[in-house]
Amino acid sequence: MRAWDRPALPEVPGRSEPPLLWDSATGGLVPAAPGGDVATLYVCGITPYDATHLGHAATYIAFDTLQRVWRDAGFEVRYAQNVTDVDDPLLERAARDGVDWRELARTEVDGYRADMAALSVIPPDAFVAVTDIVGPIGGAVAELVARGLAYAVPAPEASDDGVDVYFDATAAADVSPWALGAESGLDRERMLPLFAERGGDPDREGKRDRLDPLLWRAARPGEPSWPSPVGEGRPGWHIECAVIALDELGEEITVQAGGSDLLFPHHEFSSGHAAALTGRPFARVNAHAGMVAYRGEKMSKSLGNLVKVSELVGRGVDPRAIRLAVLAHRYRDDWEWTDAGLAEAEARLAAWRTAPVTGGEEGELFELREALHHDLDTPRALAAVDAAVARGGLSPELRAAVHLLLGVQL
Ligand code: 5CA
Ligand code: ZN
Repeated sequence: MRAWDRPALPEVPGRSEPPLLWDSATGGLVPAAPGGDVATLYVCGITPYDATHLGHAATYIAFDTLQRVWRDAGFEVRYAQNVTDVDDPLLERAARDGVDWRELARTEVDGYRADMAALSVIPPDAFVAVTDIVGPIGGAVAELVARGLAYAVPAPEASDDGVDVYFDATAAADVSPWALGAESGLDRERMLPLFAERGGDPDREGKRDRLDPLLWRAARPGEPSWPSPVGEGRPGWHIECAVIALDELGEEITVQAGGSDLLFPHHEFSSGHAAALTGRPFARVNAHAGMVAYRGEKMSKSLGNLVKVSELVGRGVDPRAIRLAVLAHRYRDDWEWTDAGLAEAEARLAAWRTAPVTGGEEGELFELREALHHDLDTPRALAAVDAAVARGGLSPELRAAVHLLLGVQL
């Protein structure tokens, strides 16, 4: 699918060090660098049934910062992102509003593109709609069945005697370098409620393990479906991201990322599916952005407590200020969007923009890079720029670094 326009990326003298990133699997800082010259990144994309909110934007800006640091460190970057354009919540919203689900997805993806472009987020090299790769997903599910790593569960309400297909997590753990819980660090007791809350079906009869996730859902009357070697139906959630990442980025990727709400079960099982398919560990680093709240609760389409990027921009808010409001928080922290935070960001943007051009000081660029090198410490990076402004102004090099690394063209 078409992504969106690529923002300009200026050259800056010198280089970043390859960054350290917090890895959810090991619970510590690890070098986020590929074995070779090409760093590969998979960030889970939107389910397009409502407009992009500040929570989505924060997650995409976090990993946009990673990509910017990688480029500054001299890596080539290959970045893939999915669009979950067929899924229960999307179908439910389309039915509620009496619109075609494809049309709803198309409209929301258009809005998302415009929001990401406004925020100067570097587009993915591969922006892949799930509906465009149902064939390869069906093939991957069939392969898992053939290898005894997936099994059919009768689905009486399905059309034409169809069956649902589930991942056999225990069998997969036996034959691949993956184990349930290795990434999230959760035990079964804590997994079960999260699994149920986030799309899983622990009480489905006929499963070998309550935590086995759905790989393929047999067609139900009135639901969209596609032919596949395992029958007419549509993909489960985790297998879509695994297949897109493997297809676009190769068997071992540098970073798998998304918001912390995806750590379990989504990323745990995307990694499991990928490892089961390839026999190799999936991502070197599993990185997760914190949740952005609004009025005391996680900002979410289902709760409806949204601050939409398009509404802010439509109201005349400078997208650079939105970016700075996001970057004022550590990406891994949970935080709350507030008007005061936006006002602070607007004041900061104005101060930076009107700062005199100076010769700069030794070490200024290093300070900015060093902050980002250390788990994308953007608050410290902003403070380094504030300090330069307070000392008298910004050098052309620091201005270029703000543009390249923070995505804010002054
Ligand atoms: N399509 C799936 C991923 S395959 C999905 O989770 N879509 S989403 O539209 O719900 O979320 C898109 C991205 O934004 C995900 O990475 C998710 O973790 C992140 N996200 C959602 N809500 C928030 C929030 N309140 N704060 C921060 N990130 C969020
Ligand atoms: Zn995903």
